[in-house]
Amino acid sequence: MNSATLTSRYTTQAESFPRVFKCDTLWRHEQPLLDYLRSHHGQRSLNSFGGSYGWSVRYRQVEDYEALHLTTLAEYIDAFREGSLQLPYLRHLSVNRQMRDLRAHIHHPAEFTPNWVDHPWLDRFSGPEIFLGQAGTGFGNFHQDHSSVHIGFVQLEGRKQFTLYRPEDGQYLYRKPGAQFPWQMRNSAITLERMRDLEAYPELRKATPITVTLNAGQALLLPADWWHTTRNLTDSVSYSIRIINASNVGAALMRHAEGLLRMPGKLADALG
Ligand SMILES: O=C(O)CCC(=O)C(=O)O
Repeated sequence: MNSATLTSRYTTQAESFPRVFKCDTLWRHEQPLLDYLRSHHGQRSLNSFGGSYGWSVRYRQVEDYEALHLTTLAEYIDAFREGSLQLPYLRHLSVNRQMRDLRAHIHHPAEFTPNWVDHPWLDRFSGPEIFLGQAGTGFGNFHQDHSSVHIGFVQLEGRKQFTLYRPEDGQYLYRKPGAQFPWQMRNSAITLERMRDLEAYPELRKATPITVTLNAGQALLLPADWWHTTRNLTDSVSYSIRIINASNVGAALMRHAEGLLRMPGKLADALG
């Protein structure tokens, strides 16, 4: 499946199939995004970033950055630009939590609208984020985003490859529950490497992966509940936001209600 096919076949927000389209005007500022980040937020420590969806620098990654003598975002960006070090994928830089000034310069394409949750107070749902990744880095395990949100991805620099499975293929993906409310079965044990190990994961034979490559100046609208993971084919700078509107609000509320119903069991587990 190539991006040309995706572009021509689907045209509405309520669509159920991924769509790739041109988008080269998301970031509107005289400085490229990376330069802006360096000049406006460069002095912040890397482990202070992170929002509703994840921590930019997590767990073992803290040690990875320490070993590289990288503490601030400016240090990371300089090393990223120079290509002198092998850097971990810097994921989930939260726009709403730590860099709200970016919002004035971000203009979403019409395909990402209406988005009823694109407000800093609703970051739990929309969580716009920046990702910086060297060639060869990738997201890791396949997953669905929480609460049946659609996801809008925009590639600002470089190329990123997405590998996708349809929602109904989830039954073959060795799912496990997410750790955060609403604790959906939205994580998979499968990674791009494990995909090839059909002896260990025989059910995968029944699922059909779809590959989509985003080039700089392109966007991907990924409908709710599609399984996905990524690999950066070149050094890559990208943006993503989650979307809720009339097409998925019912499902999003339902997913939250299911989470609430599971709350007593979770509390009992936590109390031992
Ligand atoms: O941009 C990426 O590398 C993947 C991001 C992603 O899968 C997510 O935020 O759900």
